[in-house]
Amino acid sequence: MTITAARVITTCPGRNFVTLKLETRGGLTGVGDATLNGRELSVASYLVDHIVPLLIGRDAHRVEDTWQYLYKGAYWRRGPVTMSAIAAVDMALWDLKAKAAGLPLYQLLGGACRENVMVYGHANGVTVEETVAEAKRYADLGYRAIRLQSGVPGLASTYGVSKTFGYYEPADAALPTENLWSSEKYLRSVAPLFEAARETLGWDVHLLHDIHHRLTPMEAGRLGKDLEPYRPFWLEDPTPAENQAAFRQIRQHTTTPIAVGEIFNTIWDCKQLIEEQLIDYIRATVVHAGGITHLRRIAALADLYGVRTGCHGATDLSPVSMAAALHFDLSVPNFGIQEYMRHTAETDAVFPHAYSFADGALHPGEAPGLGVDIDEALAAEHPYRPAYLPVNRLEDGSMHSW
Ligand code: GCO
Ligand code: MG
Repeated sequence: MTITAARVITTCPGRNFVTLKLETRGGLTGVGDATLNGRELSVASYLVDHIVPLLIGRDAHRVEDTWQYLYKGAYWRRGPVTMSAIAAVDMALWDLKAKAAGLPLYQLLGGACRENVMVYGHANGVTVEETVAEAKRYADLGYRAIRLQSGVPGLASTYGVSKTFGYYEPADAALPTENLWSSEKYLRSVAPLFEAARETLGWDVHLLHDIHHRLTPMEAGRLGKDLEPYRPFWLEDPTPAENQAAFRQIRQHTTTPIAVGEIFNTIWDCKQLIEEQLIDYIRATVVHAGGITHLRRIAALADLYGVRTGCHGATDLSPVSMAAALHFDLSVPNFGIQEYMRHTAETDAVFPHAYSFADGALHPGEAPGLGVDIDEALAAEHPYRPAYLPVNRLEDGSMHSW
């Protein structure tokens, strides 16, 4: 199964996506996602200028060897650009291998470990009332797990808040939007949100929350403790995780489960957190953490320590990543939950896919391979548009983590 051509397709059906498409001598094609939100063209260039020339003529069946070749062979290791590019190749190769076998990819990964993949949706609102009303709409759609993000009284805007039901797109401007942040105001606002949500939704639905790397370990420990009565499924990204040892402090102060990892790129970013059991869920994702091959390695390490998976699944991960994540989720023993922000109809049209939602869960479908493709003619109708994620400042003007 020799690779004869490799194309990098950058398209913006409502938001930007970078997709790698491989062609083989036998006529099979495979796709991989290479989207890095706000830095898309750097990965496109890495692929076009530095990886595509290495792929032509290679045997597409050699998935592990190609991963090792691109990782060790670059000399420069890790980082989001490199690992997203490697991930795209890895996804496309698994897609090809499964198509060649005539099987949905999860069958090659050991087969299904469960019937379907529990997902969580995003309930966002400017006020507690709006957020709880949105959460109720998700519950009515059958969701068994819902993330709650609400505006903070006294702050004009904050992470995760949108006015459109079921849709939140953070990369919202041609130059970065500036948000203002106050941990003090935020910390006062979260427990009342959870209290109101439990009153309306009861106790049979899982409730999640994302802190987006904004607190100190002590602040995070206190918030985790404040939320314990409402039994959150997890608190996500409490502090910036470059310093993995900081999570020891959080652990000493709360029993609320902790999830981390959407911006991790390799197993080395998770190693200490997993080995010291400082987290409960690892959120590394197929596109930014080196593809299916590397994500399985991370999951295998996590399994040894009772840490479950909770893959990132925001809209900046294309339907190709979502499909790859679902095959992984269905087949990995220590699956926990999968994030699911629905893509727009415009995006879904460019990426026809076999996965489907029912009863609060997704299933990757039975199509051979990943079960997703890119309509290149339609993609060409949506040219790339620069779009940045926002930045965050404290009220005195200091830069803060967004
Ligand atoms: C999440 C994430 C996203 C990120 C986005 C950045 O938990 O879904 O925090 O919303 O902000 O993926 O590109
Ligand atoms: Mg997050």
